[in-house]
Amino acid sequence: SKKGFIFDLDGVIVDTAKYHFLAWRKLANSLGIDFTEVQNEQLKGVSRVKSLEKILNWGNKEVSQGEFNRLMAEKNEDYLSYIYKMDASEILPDVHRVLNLLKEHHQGIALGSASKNAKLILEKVNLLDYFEVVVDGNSVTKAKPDPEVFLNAANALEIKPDNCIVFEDAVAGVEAANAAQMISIGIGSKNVLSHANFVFKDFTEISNDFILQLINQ
Ligand code: B16
Ligand code: MG
Repeated sequence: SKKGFIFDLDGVIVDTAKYHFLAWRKLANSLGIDFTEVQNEQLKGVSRVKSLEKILNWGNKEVSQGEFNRLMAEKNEDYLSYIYKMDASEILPDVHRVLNLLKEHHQGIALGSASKNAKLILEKVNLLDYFEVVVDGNSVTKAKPDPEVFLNAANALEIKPDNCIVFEDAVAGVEAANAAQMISIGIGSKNVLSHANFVFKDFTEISNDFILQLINQ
């Protein structure tokens, strides 16, 4: 039967977290705030606004609304300088295989990301054509763990939430998928993503048989 397969972007399809890290670190350091890889972990799946709020909090800094917006724009401009250089070689291992399998079996394929740059990134890595639906940070009002992003994707695919499967690398994303009554598949560590229905290190661990079982159940 036709199921809806909803993919998160950063950490699932590509590793843009490393570019977020470079851009946030540059911004934080320019404000005299330290920024480490450990802190970057806490920004995964988190919106741009929430990310800057956290960084300013870590540095005990308060800024005006105007300055806040200027800082977000500055970070994004720097982030985009990395995104413009991306190509298909940055697609994570076996993502193509799974997308091709889903296409062959005429499944619904959607993106469910917090990023406002999601469409640009999919274009840069040449994957946009696979996606029937893209729900991203431009259309969503409530961030993960709220299920809105995934419910909107299911709605646009015209597939009931309980017939949808979500691939997520962030704890908040797994919680959002669970709250949407969808099957949650964690991409990453079993310890971190303990609330997911299934967890795989990456797509190389997900067999075609496993995907076919999801389609046929
Ligand atoms: P942008 P995802 C998320 O992507 C990132 O994990 C998170 O670090 C970032 O702050 C957020 O997108 C917003 O991104 O600044 O491009 O709008 O994992 O939801 O695909
Ligand atoms: Mg993610």
